[in-house]
Amino acid sequence: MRAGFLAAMAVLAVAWPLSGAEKRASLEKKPVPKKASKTPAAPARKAVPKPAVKPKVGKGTQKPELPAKGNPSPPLSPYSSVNGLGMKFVRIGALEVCIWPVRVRDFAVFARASGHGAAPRAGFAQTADHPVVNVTWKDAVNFCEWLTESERVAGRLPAGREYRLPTDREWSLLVGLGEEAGATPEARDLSVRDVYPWGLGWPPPSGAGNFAGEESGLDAWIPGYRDDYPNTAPVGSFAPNAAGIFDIAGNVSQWCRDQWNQKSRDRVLRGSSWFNGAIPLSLLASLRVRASGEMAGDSIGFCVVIAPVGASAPK
Ligand SMILES: [Ca+2]
Repeated sequence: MRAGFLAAMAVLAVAWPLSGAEKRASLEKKPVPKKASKTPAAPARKAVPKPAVKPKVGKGTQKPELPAKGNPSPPLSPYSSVNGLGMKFVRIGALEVCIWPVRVRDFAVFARASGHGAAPRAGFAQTADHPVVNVTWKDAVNFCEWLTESERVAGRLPAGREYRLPTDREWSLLVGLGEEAGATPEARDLSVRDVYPWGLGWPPPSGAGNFAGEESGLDAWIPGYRDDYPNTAPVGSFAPNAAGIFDIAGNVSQWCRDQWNQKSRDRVLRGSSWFNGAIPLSLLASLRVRASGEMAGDSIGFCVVIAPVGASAPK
């Protein structure tokens, strides 16, 4: 069993720097291609938690629209704070954690105001409430730095706190893993077996999140699972986890702040996406993906936290 996991890890580590299509081919192997359906149906809202891991690389064009029918506004309350972009946060230890990934609408404001250039677009249709994709690690960091400055100027963020990406350890806490052994993301990769964002057991329960289900139109998918979103879904379309976080896994993979290890400058992706799930390994809560910070893809986004300046982990 251990050997199997190690072999799978090796596949991931080697395959990741490849293009999305290549990586996908090496990771999610399964037969019978399907035709992609273009129009996401209304969200399958069930009473279940969360998903987890792996991206798809590539850029494309798309035109953002307004919220799709049935796009739910998460009923969570109260929030610890709501910022100038309407991003909602819950307090977890010393952190305030945005309850969903950064949206197309959030990143568009940053792109316009900061001179970042054209906002990234997916190779499929997205509404303004979908998670932004095709963002590099540096794009995500730039967003956080800009948001820190603009919120301070507006008087909504004290000097001692900042927006930033979650660390790898913080992300583990958010997904419910708790403390993991290992000094680096590389060492912690797959350190906890058989635990998924929804708990134990395979396959994901109905409504667990936006994965590669039977609706995906991909070459490989999760047999018997359907979430009605072939690509990204509006944030908050599925139930939050116990920490009150939506889409921490599934929908889009998320950049973390860390380097892969002390030597490599590669970064870390956590959480699965609409592109993953054909093999159970790709949804494990402890799975990390090593990725160049220059990489961007249709299944890669990010979430943000508000933390004490200089802090690297929740107290
Ligand atoms: Ca899906």
